[in-house]
Amino acid sequence: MADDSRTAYRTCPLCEAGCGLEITLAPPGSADTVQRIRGDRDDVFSRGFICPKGSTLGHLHDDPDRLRHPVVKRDGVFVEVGWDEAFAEVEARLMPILDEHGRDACAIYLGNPGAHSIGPMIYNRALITALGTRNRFSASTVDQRPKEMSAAMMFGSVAVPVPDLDHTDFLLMLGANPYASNGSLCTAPDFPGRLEAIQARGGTIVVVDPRRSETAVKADRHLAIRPGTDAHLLAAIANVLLADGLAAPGRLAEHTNGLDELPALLQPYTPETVAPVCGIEAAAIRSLAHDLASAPTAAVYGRIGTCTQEFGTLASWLVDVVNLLSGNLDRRGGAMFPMGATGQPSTKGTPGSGRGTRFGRVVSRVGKHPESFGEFSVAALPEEIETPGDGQVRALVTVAGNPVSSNPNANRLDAALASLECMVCVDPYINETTRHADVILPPPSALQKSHYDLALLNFAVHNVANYSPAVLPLDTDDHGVAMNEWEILLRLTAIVSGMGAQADIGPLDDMVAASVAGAAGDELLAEVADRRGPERVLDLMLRTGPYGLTLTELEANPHGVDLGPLQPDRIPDLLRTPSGKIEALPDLMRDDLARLDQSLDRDWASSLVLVGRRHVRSNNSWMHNVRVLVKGRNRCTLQVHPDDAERLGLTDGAPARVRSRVGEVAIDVEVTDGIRPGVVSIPHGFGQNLPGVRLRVAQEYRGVNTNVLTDDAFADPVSGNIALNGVPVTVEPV
Ligand SMILES: Nc1nc2c(c(=O)[nH]1)N[C@H]1C(S)=C(S)[C@@H](COP(=O)(O)OP(=O)(O)OC[C@H]3O[C@@H](n4cnc5c(=O)[nH]c(N)nc54)[C@H](O)[C@@H]3O)O[C@H]1N2
Ligand SMILES: Nc1nc2c(c(=O)[nH]1)N[C@H]1C(S)=C(S)[C@@H](COP(=O)(O)OP(=O)(O)OC[C@H]3O[C@@H](n4cnc5c(=O)[nH]c(N)nc54)[C@H](O)[C@@H]3O)O[C@H]1N2
Ligand code: SF4
Ligand SMILES: [Mo]
Repeated sequence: MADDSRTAYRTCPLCEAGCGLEITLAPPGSADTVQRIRGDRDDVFSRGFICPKGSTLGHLHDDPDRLRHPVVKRDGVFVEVGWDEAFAEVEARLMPILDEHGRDACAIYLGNPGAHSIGPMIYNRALITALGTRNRFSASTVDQRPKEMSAAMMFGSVAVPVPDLDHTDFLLMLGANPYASNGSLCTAPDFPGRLEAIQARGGTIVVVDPRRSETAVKADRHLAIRPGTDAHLLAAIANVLLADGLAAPGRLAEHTNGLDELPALLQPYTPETVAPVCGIEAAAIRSLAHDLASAPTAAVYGRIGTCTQEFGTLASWLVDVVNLLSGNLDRRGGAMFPMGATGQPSTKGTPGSGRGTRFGRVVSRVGKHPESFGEFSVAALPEEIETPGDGQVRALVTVAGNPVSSNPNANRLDAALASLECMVCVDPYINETTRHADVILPPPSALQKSHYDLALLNFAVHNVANYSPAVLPLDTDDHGVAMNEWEILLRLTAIVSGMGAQADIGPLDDMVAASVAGAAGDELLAEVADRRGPERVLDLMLRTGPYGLTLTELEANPHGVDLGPLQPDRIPDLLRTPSGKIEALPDLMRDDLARLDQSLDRDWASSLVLVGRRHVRSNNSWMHNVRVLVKGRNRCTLQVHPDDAERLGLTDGAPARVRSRVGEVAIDVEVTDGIRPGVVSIPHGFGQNLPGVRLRVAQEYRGVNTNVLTDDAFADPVSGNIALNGVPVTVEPV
C-alpha cells in the first residue's frame, strides 16, 4: 500500500449495530478512493467486528448509479440540473399546490436510512413543522411502532428495555434473527459473538421463530411457532408465572400499577389452550416459563416477527410484562434501559413522572386511522392519494424512503404515486419509488457525511458515544459542489415556509439550534458558536445530555467513548407516566385482549401464511446494486416445507405463483425443512426490475417484491403497524 495512503475511522451507518470501521484511503488523485475497509479493532463497542455490508461503503460511494447532482423530470425523463435550478423547480411545482389546496395536500414519508443519518435525524423535524401537514408517514408503521407504543404506555416515553446480552444467563428471543440482521432495537455490534458468549458462560438461548433461522440453528432450543401467535405464547408464559406462584417483580412491585388485574385477564391463556394456536406443545411452554423464572437472570427480547404482525402491540407489551413478572426488568442480566449521551426522551423532563404519551388525537381523513407519535399508518397513504375531496394528498416528499418496496400492497401504492401532481425525493437513487419523482435531491454518500447515531445509541446494550467526521469531501462537478443532506433539508424547509428557493438557510439553522438549546439558551449557544449544522446541534445535545460530554471530546476519541455498562435501578426516575408508576396494564392493552381472546377460537391451521426473512448480505431494498453483495445464488426464493411442496405440487427450483388478497407474484421455489409446515417465506426488498429504475446491478436480479402480496388492510389495529408476517396466501406451480 502506498505510503501516503491515510486511515480514517467511521461508524458504519448501514444497520443498527453501528460497527466501527477502519478505512484505508488512497492518496488524493488515485483511481480507487477507498482501498480497504475492515473492522476497527480499537472501537470501544464493536472491537473489530464487521459484516459483509460494512466493507462496501466504498462500493456505495463509487456506484455509478448513485446520483451526484439533482435530477428533474422533464417530458417524462430525468435531466441532470444544478442545485439552484432543482430548488427553483421544487418551488415552482410544489408551492402552487400548497397555496391552492392547503398544507394537507402534501404528505411526507420518512424512511429507514434517515434514522441512521444525522442530517435527517435533526432537520426532518424542521421540514415537517414548516410543511404543516397532518399527512405524515414513516417506515415506523412497517417496523417498530408496536414496541414504541408499548414502551410509551408502560413507561411514559419511548424508553425501550433491551436485553442485557453481556450479562444475562437466559435469553428468550422471539421473531429476531440477529445472525442475519445484526439486531434491532438492541444495538449490539457482533450480536452473534455476544450470543455465543452467553452459551460459553453456561447460559441458555431459546429462539421462537417459524423458520429454523441462522439464529435458531445456534440456539439451545428452537420453538417453531405459528406466525402471529407470539402474544398467545407470551400470555401463557405470564399466566404460568402468575398461576404457579413464580411471579416475582421484586422491588418494582411498589412502582407498578395494574399487576393485580393481570391474573384474571391472563387466566384463559393456559399452555394447553394456546398450544394448538401457537403450534407448540403445552409442556414446552410450561417448562419455558419455569426456566425463565429459575434462571439467575433472564431477558425476553422480541423484534420484527413480534411487531410486524396482527397482534404486534400485545406481543410487544407482553414481552415486558414477562420481563417484569419474572423479576428481570431493570436489573443486571435482565431487560435494561440504555442511557445515550444525547439524552433520549426518558432522560428529559422531571425524573419520576410526566405527561405520558397520548395516541389517536387525530384520525386520517379517509380510513380514520388513528395517529401515533404524530404519524398515520402507511396503510392510509395510498387511500389519501386516491380519494378525491378536501384534503386529498396531491404531492409527496420522501426522505430516505422506498415505500413502493417497503410498504404493503405495493402495486396499489405504485399506481397512487404515479397519479401525484408533484413528488420530491431526498434520495441517492432512482428506484421503485423515486422514479415517480419530479425532482430528486441526492444526499452525499455515507463517506461524505459526518455521523453520530442519535437514534440507535439509545438502544445500545452498553453505553457508548461515537462520532465520526466526514471521511471524503463532497463531490464537485460541472454543477458545482454537492450539498450536505442537512442543507438540502433546510432549503426544502425554506421553500415550504414561503421564504423562497434562494433563501439563506443560516437563520433557519440558528432556530433549530436555539430550540435544542432550550431554556439554557444563550450561554450554551455561545459555547458552541463556532459550529454550524448538525455538529452544533449534536454538541448542544451532548452538553445537555446525562454525561455532559462535548463534541470536542468525541472528536478526540475516534474509536468512541465508553460510558460503561447499562445501569440497573433506573426505575422510578426513568418513568414519565402521569402516575409515576409502570403501567403494567395500559387501557389499550386491556381492551385489545378481547381481540386476542376471540382469536383463540379461530381455525388457525387452515390457511397457508407468508412470512419474511433477511439475509446478512442485503439491507432492505437499497443495497442490491452492490455486486459483491448480490453475486452468487438467487436469495429471493419462496421457502416451502417439503410436506407443503408435495401437497401443492411444487418442485425445488421451479417457479410458483403466490397469491394474496391484493396481488400475486411468480417466484422460484426453495424446498426446505427449515420452515414450519403451513408457512412460506419470501425476503423483502427485491424487485428492482421496474421501468424507469436506474439500479443496473439490482435490475439484473430475478427477485420479486414480496410487498405486492402484503396487505394494507391487514394490520395490528392498535398501532396501525402492518402485519407483514402471517399473510394468508395460496401457492401453485406456474
Ligand atoms: N415484507 C416486508 N416488508 C418490510 C419489512 C419486512 O421485514 N418485510 N421490513 C420493514 C422495515 S423493518 C423497514 S425499516 C422498512 C424500510 O422501509 P424504507 O425506509 O421505506 O425502505 P428502504 O428499503 O430502507 O429504502 C431506503 C431508501 O433510502 C435511500 N437512502 C439510502 N441511504 C440514504 C441516505 O443516506 N439519505 C437519504 N436521503 N436516502 C438514503 C435509498 O436509496 C432508498 O430509497 O421496510 C419494511 N418493509
Ligand atoms: N442484513 C440485513 N440486516 C438488517 C436489515 C436487512 O434488511 N438486512 N434490516 C435492518 C432493519 S430495518 C431491521 S428493522 C432489522 C430487523 O432485525 P430482526 O428483527 O432480527 O429481523 P429479521 O432478520 O427479519 O428476523 C425476523 C424473524 O422473525 C421471524 N418471524 C416471522 N413471523 C414471525 C412471527 O409471527 N413470530 C415469530 N416469533 N417470528 C416470526 C422470521 O422468520 C425471521 O427469522 O434488521 C436490520 N438489519
Ligand atoms: S453489522 Fe451493520 S453496522 Fe456492522 S458492519 Fe454490518 S452493516 Fe455495518
Ligand atoms: Mo426496520
